[in-house]
Amino acid sequence: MAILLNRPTTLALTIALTLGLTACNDAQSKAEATAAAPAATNAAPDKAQAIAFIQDAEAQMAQLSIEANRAEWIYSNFITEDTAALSAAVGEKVSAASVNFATEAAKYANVELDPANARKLNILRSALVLPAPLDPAKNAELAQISSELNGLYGKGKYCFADGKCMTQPELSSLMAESRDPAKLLEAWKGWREIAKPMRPLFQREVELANEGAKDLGYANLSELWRSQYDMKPDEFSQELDRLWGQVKPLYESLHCYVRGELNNEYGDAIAPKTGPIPAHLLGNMWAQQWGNVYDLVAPDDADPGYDVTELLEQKGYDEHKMVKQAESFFTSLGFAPLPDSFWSRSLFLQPKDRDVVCHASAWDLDNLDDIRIKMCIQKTAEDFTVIHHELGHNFYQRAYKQQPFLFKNSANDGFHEAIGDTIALSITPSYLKQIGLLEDVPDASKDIGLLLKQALDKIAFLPFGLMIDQWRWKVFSGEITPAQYNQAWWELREKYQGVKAPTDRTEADFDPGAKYHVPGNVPYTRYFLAHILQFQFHKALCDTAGDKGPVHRCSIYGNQAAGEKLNKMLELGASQPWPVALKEVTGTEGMDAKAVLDYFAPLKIWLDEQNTAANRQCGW
Ligand code: X8Z
Ligand code: ZN
Repeated sequence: MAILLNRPTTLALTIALTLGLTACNDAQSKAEATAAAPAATNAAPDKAQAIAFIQDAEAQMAQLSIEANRAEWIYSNFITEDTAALSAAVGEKVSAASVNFATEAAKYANVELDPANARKLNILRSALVLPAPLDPAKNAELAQISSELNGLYGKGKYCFADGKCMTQPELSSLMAESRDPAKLLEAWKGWREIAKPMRPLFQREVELANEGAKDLGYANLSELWRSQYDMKPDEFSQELDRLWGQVKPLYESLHCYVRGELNNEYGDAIAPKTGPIPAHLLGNMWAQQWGNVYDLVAPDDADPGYDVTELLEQKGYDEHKMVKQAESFFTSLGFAPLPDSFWSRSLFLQPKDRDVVCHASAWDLDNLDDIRIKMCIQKTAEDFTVIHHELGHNFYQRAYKQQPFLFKNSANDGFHEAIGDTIALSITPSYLKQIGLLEDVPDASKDIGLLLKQALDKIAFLPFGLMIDQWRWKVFSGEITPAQYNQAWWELREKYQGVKAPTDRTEADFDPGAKYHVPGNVPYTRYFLAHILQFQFHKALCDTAGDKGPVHRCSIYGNQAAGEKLNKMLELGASQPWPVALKEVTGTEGMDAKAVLDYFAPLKIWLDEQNTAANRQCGW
C-alpha cells in the first residue's frame, strides 16, 4: 500500500502525499483542490491566489493524513483482506488529493512568493513518492497494488522441510546466528520465495507511478524521487557518486579483510578467497550489515571481550526495558519523556495470532503527540540499536510538531534516518558502564575490535544503501526492463558491494522484492545519506559536549548542550533547505564523508596491514 511505503520514514507528510481514492472521492477532492485556484480567465495567478491555494491544500492534507495514518496503522498491525481494502481505499483518496494539489501547485510556479510559501508550493509539487495517474481507475489500481505488495511482504513465511515455518524476524535471527552454510543457504533461498509473486505487481506499480510522474511534468519517477534534495536531480546523483568515492577505499579494505577471514572459517568451496562474497555468509538476510559475523572476523588481540546481546540477557532486559533505556538516552539530553500513549499504543512484540508487518517503523498518528513504534523486537544488540533508530524518528517528529503541516518533516529524508543512529553511536563502553550493563571499560588496546564491529555495520552498509535506488532509478527510467530485473539487481550487488548470489538465480526470481523497501516503495538513498550524516552529527555534538578524546569513544549521554544543539536542528523540520539545518549542528552546509573516514582512520590502517600481511588480493 502506498501509505506503507512511507511508513518507515514515518513522515506524515510524505505518507499523505502518496496515498490514493475512489472515483467518488476523487471527484470531490478535485473540486476541493481547485476551490482556491485561479478562476478560468487569462489573467496570470497572483500571489494572494497562490497563498490561498497553499493554505487550503495544507489544511486538507493535514486532515487526510490522520485518516490515512489510522488506516495504515491498523492494516500493518492486523493484515487481513478487510484491513487491506480499507488501507487501499484511504490510500486512493490521499493519492488523488495529493496528485491534484501537485498539479495545481505547478500553475503557480511563476508567482513570486515569500520563501516559506515558495517552499511549501515546491513541497506540494514534488514530495510524492508514488504519484498516481490522474485517471481515477488507474489511481484505484495503484492503491490496490501497493497495498497488496505490502501485505505479501508482511505475511511472508518460509516453511522448512521439517514443517517448521518461520517469519521474517525468525529467519533473520537464523541468518545472524547459524554458521551452518547449508542451513543459511536454505533460509536465504526460502525467504526469497515470498517475492516471486510480487514481480508482476511491482512491474505494474512502476508503469502506473511513472505515468503519474509524467502527468506532473517529470521525465519519470526517478527524476521525481531525485528532486527532493534542494538541488537539481542530476546534481544529486553526482553528489552521491562523490560521497561514495570518498568511502569506497575504506569499504574495499573491509571487504578484503572479511572475505579473507570467511575463507579461513568456511574454506575455498564455500567462501572463496577471491571474487564477490556469497551473500548468505554475512550474518544478515540481505548482506547489508555484517556486525553479526563479528565473532568470525574479530581480531585475536583486540577483542573488547563483551557482547551487548549477552549483557542484555545477563541483566534481564526485556523488550520494554530496552525501549525504556533508549528513551532515557534522549531524556538525558533534555528531551521530554515519551507520552503515556506511546507506551500503551506501540507494538513491541510479534503477536502469535496474526500477521503484522514486522519491519521496524516509527509513526506519528496525529501530527502532534500520538507517536508510536511498531517493531517485533528481538532481545539483541542489533535491535537495541534499531530501537534507538526508531525513537530518533519519534523525537524528531515531536520536535517539529509546532511547524505547519507541510514542514512537519526532516530537512531531507537522510536526516530523519540519521538521528537515532547518531544517538546510537554514543552507545560506547563507558556509556554501557554508566547504565550498569558493563562492569569494566576495555582499554584503548581494544579499540580496533570496537571499530571493526562498528565498521561491519556502518561501512558494510554504504554500498547496499546506495545500490537499491541505483537499481530502482534505472527501473523507473526504463534502462532496466522487466526482463532484466533480477539479473540487473545482481549486477549492481556485485558492482557496489562485491557480493554475489550463493546459488543460481533466474528471471523467475524477484530478489529485490525480498527487501522490505521495494514492495513497501520506500526510497532507500536516505539510508546511505544517513550513514554519512550521522558521523558528521556525532562529531559536531561531541565537540559541543567538549569531548577531547577519539570520536569513537565519545558518548554525548547526559550532555544538555549537545541536546539543545540537536533540538535546534530538529525543530526546524523541513522549513529550511537542508544545508541550513545541517549548519545548525555542524557549522557547515555540505554533506561530507570526512567524518566517517576520521572515525575509522585507525581501523583503515589496521585493515590494510592485515590484508598486506596475509598477502590478500583485494577487489572483486
Ligand atoms: O528500514 C530501516 C529502519 C526503519 S526506517 C528499521 N532501516 C534500513 C533497513 O532496515 O534496511 C534502518 C537501516 C536501513
Ligand atoms: Zn528509519
